[in-house]
Amino acid sequence: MNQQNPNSDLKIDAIDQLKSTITDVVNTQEITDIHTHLFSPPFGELLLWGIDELLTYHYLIAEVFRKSDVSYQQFWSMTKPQQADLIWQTLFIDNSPISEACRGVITTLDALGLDVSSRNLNEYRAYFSDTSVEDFIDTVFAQSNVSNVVMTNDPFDPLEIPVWESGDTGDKRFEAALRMDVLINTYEESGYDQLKALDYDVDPKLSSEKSYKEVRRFLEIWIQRMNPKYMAVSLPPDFQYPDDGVLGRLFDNCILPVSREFNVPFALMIGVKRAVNPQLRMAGDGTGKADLTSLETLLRENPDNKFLVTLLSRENQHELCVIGRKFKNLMIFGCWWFMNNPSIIEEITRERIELLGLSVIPQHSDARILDQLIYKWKHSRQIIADVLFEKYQSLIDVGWSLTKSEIERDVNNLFGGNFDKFLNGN
Ligand code: RAT
Ligand code: ZN
Repeated sequence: MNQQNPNSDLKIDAIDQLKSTITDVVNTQEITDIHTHLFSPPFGELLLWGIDELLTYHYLIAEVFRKSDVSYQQFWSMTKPQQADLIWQTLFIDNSPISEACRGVITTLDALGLDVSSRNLNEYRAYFSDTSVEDFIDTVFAQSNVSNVVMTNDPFDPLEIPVWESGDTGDKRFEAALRMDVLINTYEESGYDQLKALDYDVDPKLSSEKSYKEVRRFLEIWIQRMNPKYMAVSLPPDFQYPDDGVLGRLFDNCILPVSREFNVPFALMIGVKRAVNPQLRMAGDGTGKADLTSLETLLRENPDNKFLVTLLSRENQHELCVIGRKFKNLMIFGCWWFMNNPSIIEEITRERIELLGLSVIPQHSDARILDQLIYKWKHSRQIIADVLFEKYQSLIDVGWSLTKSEIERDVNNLFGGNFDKFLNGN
């Protein structure tokens, strides 16, 4: 929460005052980052941070192959520091680092007080080896002004399970999201076997009331263990609903009832084509335009369920805003992955605000490496502030006046309030 200051209720009716007020409010408002791939310290090696992790982010791995002659095999046989050296040399020294993922590394190093003009990778490595992870978490949360982050938690991950079972996930700023990709997207190939191995009495086609009950039991146990903010899945562009296969049966008989009963929203991240180029491993996924008729059906037929939705195709974004106007059980969030670039964030944020006003969650970071919270939010805050300025300015131009506390209220809703109200309201 922002401290109210005595000037908060003064009317803002001049444009230069508006600019500085918005910049101030947007930069000082704490953020709840509703989708990341970060982890708290008890998760050990799952918590990524430091310069070598920053440089080997999969967004940069995809870029290095375009500019280097390294073969896939050579690259994957290198150690992480060797991969980081290659990426640094190729994308930062032999070429200027102007892609969004490259620029993010520079923004981050600069914000951490490192001299980016030195271009001295070993100097940056030394900074990180002199810092403890706990101190670094505090530095990053303070620098990015993020109050809490939602992790992405896979109940089948052998590295995660013991931490959840221990009941101690450490730093409370890291909250859970129950990710169900294995269950929903690979039930027949792997989810079924894993549930069986854990003594859930399910059948391979998930086609009996008994199996539904068992999956519900699995979900309930994990909801109790994780206390997740939401349950989530990423889906391909050809996702269909209703569906007479495993996905449809899982949705209708397991996930939607549990989501309703426990008041844990269901987050759908639609539009990813997994492994378009498997040689790139995690960097090899692509995007495709989805048919949003399925989303409309899901929202209409399940009015008592809450859905958080983000889409990976730019071509779907306008349609999604229109759907948002029709269904209050939909909360649109974030500019996901390939959408998380300045030109597209600006376009989507403007489109959303024009069609939905302040009833959206404009951004999440998707940070995989702790340090990235700094740049992802620095870059997004700037764009969100610019869009808000344009919108408030058009009101002031025709005689409307605003107070700083009204702007604080609006920004607070965008950066956390809307999420809280969506989760806690009925
Ligand atoms: O943005 C990313 O880092 C992607 O690899 C995905 O993890 C994506 O955000 C997802 O949550 O599936
Ligand atoms: Zn993600």
